[in-house]
Amino acid sequence: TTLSTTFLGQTFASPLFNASGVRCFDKDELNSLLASASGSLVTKSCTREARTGNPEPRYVATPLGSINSMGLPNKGYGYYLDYAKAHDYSKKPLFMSVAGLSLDDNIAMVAAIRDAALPAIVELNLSCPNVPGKPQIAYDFDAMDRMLAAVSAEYDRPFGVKMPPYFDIAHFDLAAEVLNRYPAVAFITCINSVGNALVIDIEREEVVIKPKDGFGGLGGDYVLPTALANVNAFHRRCPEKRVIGCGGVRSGEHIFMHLLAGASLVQVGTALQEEGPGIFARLNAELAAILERKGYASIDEVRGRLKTL
Ligand code: RRO
Repeated sequence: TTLSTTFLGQTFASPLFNASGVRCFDKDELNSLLASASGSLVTKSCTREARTGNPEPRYVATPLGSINSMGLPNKGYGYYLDYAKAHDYSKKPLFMSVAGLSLDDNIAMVAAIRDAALPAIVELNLSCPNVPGKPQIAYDFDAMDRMLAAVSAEYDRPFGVKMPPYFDIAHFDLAAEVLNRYPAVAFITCINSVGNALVIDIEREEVVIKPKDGFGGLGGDYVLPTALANVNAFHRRCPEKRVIGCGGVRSGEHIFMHLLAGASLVQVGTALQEEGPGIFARLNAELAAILERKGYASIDEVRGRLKTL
């Protein structure tokens, strides 16, 4: 059995890597991912200028997952571009997550990444739920269309999009129709956190994070079925594109579910934050055991094999 796969022409020893935002803020964290058993790594979503983000506490784990309102703290795109320039691509592929606060900012960042001519793969974040006054772009289909038209025109290479969860079939249809207008959109990462949820501490009779009166994005067990639905919805609707699964993964079984739903690669968020980069060795072993028990020689045989009734 092999966990190895190819994606956008690059070889991945494992389908697993971090969800952007988790343990990827600076060189030290990125190097820990590099040293782990992950198949690749993605940098923290970046903006043109560095940001400190929202006030703390801004991430809290609960028995069923996590809530965050980080507010896009990052070192500015130049820092991650420098990391990408120094990266040894023979070790593992590297993704760069880009989350400009405006269309012009995204254009400036992807132009600089294009000019660097690296094997780094861009994941354009259309779904940050936590910057006050900045709605999630992918919940506004016209804004998403304008963004993809502009980025596709500027960036002359395949790239991916990080999507928010949708909860209505009409929205799956509309979002997929927009994405399918852009052949340069080679992959779709589903899902970002389930935005603007509220976790309450009943002893303190209080919210648990400070920004936005306690509202923040959910990850972890709360979101697995929503993530699987979004992976499968886009896998069905976008046959020319690949899907990266993200949401609720803390075991080999959860990875296998994402693969069945149609994922080509799988990201780990909350569970990585809680367990640390050692989680990748455990998850690789758990996934390999499932494949062997079921008689699959590779993860490529599993992708999209989900049966309906
Ligand atoms: O930094 C954040 O608050 C954040 C971002 Br950019 C995102 O895309 N998803 C998320 O859960 N948090």
